[in-house]
Formats: sequence, C-alpha cells, structure tokens
Amino acid sequence: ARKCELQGLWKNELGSNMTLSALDAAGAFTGSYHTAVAATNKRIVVSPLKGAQQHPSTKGKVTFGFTVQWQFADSITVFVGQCFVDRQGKETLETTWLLREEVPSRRDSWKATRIGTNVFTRIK
Ligand code: B9F
Repeated sequence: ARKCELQGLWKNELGSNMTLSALDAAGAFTGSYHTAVAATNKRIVVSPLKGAQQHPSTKGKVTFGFTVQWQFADSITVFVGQCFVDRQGKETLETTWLLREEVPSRRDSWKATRIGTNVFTRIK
C-alpha cells in the first residue's frame, strides 16, 4: 500500500476542514482548523493548530497528535490519530479528541472534558 502523508486539506464527517503543513525535520507540523460545529452563539473563527507526527514507520501508517487553540472560545482540543491508506490509495485519518472547556471552579472540573472521534478524508 501507499504511504500516508499528513500535509494537505482534510474534511471530517461533521464538515470541519483543516489544512496541515509539511513536516519539519523533527516531525512537527502546523495548520489551521475550521470547525463546522461549535455549540455556542459566538462566531466561528479559523483557529491554529500545532502537532507532531511520529517517525514514519516502515509500515507507513503513521501516528500523530495535534492541539487546536480555539480563537473564539476559552477551550482547547487535542487530537490523536493514525493515518491509513486503502487499496485504492484513499487516505483516512482515524482520530480521537479531548475538548477541555474552561470552568469557573474546581467543583466544575468533572464536567469540563468532552471526548469523541472524528474521521478525516483528504480533499486536496
Ligand atoms: O465548541 C467549542 C466551544 C468551547 C466553548 C464554547 C464552544 C469550540 C469548538 C469545538 C469544535 C469541536 C468539534 N469540531 C470538530 O471538527 S473539536 C471536536 C469536534 N470536531 C460549549 C462548551 C464546550 C463545547 C461547546 Fe464550547
């Protein structure tokens, strides 16, 4: 099978888009995230992300992680995932995310983290 490359434009099943840069020598990358959903009245703003890809394994199904620093909310999301390529050469990023919301006190900490999964496919 072909190897996965993170660089490019990706879309998930919610309709969110992200652009990932080329990797630097250390495997770090940057990008921007345009979420399709927000569960807030605030206007959605394209937000920066920073991540790292694990050293490409010989198997080519690399693992990675990145953090999105929302520019319209006091919250942050981290994603971890892995890239897969099917026999047709179609790439899929299988990810799991944690979203930490800012809460006013420690007493509210129990409800401050959401978890979910997203599947991204390449659009460019
Ligand atoms: O909805 C988030 C938010 C934080 C505080 C007010 C609004 C920011 C955007 C998160 C987007 C998530 C989804 N988009 C996507 O592509 S990141 C994981 C999902 N994948 C109200 C309080 C906490 C959440 C909503 Fe808020």
